Amino acid sequence: MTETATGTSPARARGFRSAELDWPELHRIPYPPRRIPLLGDLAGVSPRTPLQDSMRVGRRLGPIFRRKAFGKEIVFVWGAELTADLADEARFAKHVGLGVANLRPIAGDGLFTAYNHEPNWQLAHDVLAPGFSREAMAGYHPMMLAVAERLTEHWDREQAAGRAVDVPGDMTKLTLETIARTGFGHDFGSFERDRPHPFVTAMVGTLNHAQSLNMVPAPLAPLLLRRATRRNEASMAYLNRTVDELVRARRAADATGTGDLLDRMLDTTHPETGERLAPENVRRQVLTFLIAGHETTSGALSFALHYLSQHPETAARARAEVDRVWGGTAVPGYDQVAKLRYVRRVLDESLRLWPTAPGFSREARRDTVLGGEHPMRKGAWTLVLAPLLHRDPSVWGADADRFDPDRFDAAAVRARPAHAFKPWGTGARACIGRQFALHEATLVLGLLLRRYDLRPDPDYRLRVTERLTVMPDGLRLHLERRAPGTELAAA
Ligand code: MNH
Repeated sequence: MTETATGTSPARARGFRSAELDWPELHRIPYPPRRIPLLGDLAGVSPRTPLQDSMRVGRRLGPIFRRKAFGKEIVFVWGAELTADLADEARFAKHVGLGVANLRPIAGDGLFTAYNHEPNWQLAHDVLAPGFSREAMAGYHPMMLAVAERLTEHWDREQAAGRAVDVPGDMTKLTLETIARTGFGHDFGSFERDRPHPFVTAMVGTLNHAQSLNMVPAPLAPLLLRRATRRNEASMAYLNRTVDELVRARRAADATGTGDLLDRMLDTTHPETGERLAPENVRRQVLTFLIAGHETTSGALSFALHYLSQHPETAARARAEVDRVWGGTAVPGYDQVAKLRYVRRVLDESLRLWPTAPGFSREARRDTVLGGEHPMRKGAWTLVLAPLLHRDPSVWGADADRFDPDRFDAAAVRARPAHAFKPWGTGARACIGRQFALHEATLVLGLLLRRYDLRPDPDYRLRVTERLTVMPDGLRLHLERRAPGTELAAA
């Protein structure tokens, strides 16, 4: 299933019309000096870090700027005022472009990659949204706890053996097992493996490939990326086989399931139209949720653990809250998670500095003027750079690069303009899994803070790897078990 099979050219589907046509006043949008004819703005471009390159360029050029490579010109926005304007759903909508569009061959019209006009978006949204209600979340809570316990068992062993833990690797195991178990009743056995599950390897390969497709001229992609394309096809085939097996097993079990996401995908009819998801669409949704449901949460937990290890005073405050709120309860109940207000601020502040889905695109629904200054034709689009939006000095101050969870205390949040913090995207197409991710991540941070002291490697400097999502690279932490008794009945 490629774009061409559905009658849209890949270039068009990726949203590359000429920026000059789409933005009639394009000349007013700054671009980097030393633009090279035909090639574009290649100075300082590294294929592995397109996001961090754009952040560097954007800091110099201001709240709206453009970059060009191989004839494709992209307009970027990071100013808080312009972003607030782009959040106007009457004039703008999600644009499926760049990295998101590159995932269409694998995720098709699944919830994340669906075009706004595809009827399967509304159908799947309405059928699956109740899977994220408060009631549904309370049902996932015991399963999230069970998976977290596999993590702490593993970390206890590493700690006892005097080994540092692989934070991104273990957070990925945790979040993959959590979404697989809560959403699909499936167990990948990640914690019983030394190496990542092949599902993760295939997924990372596919995300990387989708990113690298942005870095070469579209017509040359088949030639330049021939080996990568073949590898990617093998990865996609593996991902599809995994999903088909999972669906087959559930159908064979023929059980009246627990009402998890997979049950909803297979059995639930639309409340008004009575429609049901088609089998090919179920495959897309399962894959979408397995990927979207763990990769970004894993990164968010990893960044939070990094910042906690670098800021012992913040960790101490968060730990004191956990001890106070959870007190003597060995196993925190569902309602006790949202009460960790300070832990939640730590998470928000980590997502501010490194929103793990670092951008989202918006397109004009009709001819309009962005920010009262930049005319856009219907269909013109721009990419919001969330990590720079989250550091806009006009909102976040001159010290915006500094980690400070108190930026998220209630009064500070109220005092800020709307739409200055957008780690979940915006509008109708914003993240459906937000409460799921927040519950899981807050719970796990609470459990880890209560059990361990975190010691960074003194030489570690944060390096961020990019594969559409962002993740701290090579982050290892040393653990110390807290004195028995501080953790009460947990033993
Ligand atoms: Mn999630 C959409 C960020 C966790 C499932 N998610 C989005 C978007 C952002 C995002 C940003 C909007 C993208 C766009 O506009 O193109 N999501 C996150 C982050 C985390 C996260 C930062 C964790 C931290 N997401 C999750 C989890 C799930 C999930 C957990 C599922 C269990 N997200 C989705 C789906 C969509 C989405 C599905 C697409 C929703 C739609 O378009 O209707």
